[in-house]
Amino acid sequence: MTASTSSQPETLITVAPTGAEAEKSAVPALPVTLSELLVTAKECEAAGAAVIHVHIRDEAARPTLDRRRLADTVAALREGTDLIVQLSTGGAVTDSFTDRLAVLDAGPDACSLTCGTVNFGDEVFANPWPFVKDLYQLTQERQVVPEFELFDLGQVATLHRLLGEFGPPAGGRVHCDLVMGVPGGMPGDMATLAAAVAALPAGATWSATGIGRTTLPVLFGALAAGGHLRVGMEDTLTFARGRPVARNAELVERAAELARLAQRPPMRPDGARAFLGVPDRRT
Ligand code: KMH
Ligand code: ZN
Repeated sequence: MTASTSSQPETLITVAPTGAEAEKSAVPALPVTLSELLVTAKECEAAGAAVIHVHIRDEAARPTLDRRRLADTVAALREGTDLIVQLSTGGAVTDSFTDRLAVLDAGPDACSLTCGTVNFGDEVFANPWPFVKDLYQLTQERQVVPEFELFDLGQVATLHRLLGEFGPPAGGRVHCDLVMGVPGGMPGDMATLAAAVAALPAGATWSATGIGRTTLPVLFGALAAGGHLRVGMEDTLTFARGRPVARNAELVERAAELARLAQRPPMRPDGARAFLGVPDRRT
């Protein structure tokens, strides 16, 4: 079997509510405090999300990888929701490799793991091989389930190398997220989606997210091709032409509705834990 073009019966929906790029002053609806994040997480869980991809902000709403704040965030999300807590190890383009590795000290269920360097608008999102392999081995040691973030096809080759040299991930499932439409990464079109899916390791599962105006085409394409979905204000700030996103939950509601229409209703968090092999750290 090559990577999953065969449909899964349910759709795993991940919400990425905040990101590291948008500014609170320009986007008041962006959840940046812990209480805003918790409210968002609860609404998104009720709307059909099973995983939350988390970036945090400091008291001035700037992106941070502060260890105490990360640990408090994991604890609060675990206490207040059943969502799988996936911390970003990508952080902001300015974060050091040391701080990005230390994200795992917060004890998340899961983490993102980007498989290579990519131009990121006017910036560079740096993920050289030595960092990628150190982070991967740390996820194996700590049993934190990685989600392989793939911004271009070269990164798929790096994923094959990673698995070939270091073996399967914590949890046992190779689950990827195709991040499409970043200026500098792969475009969010159907030909590229099909090529990326065809290149994935045999048996891998995948979700996709389209940045900005690629959001809807990538969402429809992923559902049609049997993939899973990531949505949220990290990836798009516009709900429809000329209409800003009011709440992350409306993006999840739309994704869940389309998943139901596709006869692949949203996977609930416990189902997602079993699907991804996420150990239950809730007490
Ligand atoms: N903020 C981007 C530079 C991730 O979360 O792992 C990287 C990013 C990927 O968002
Ligand atoms: Zn992210």
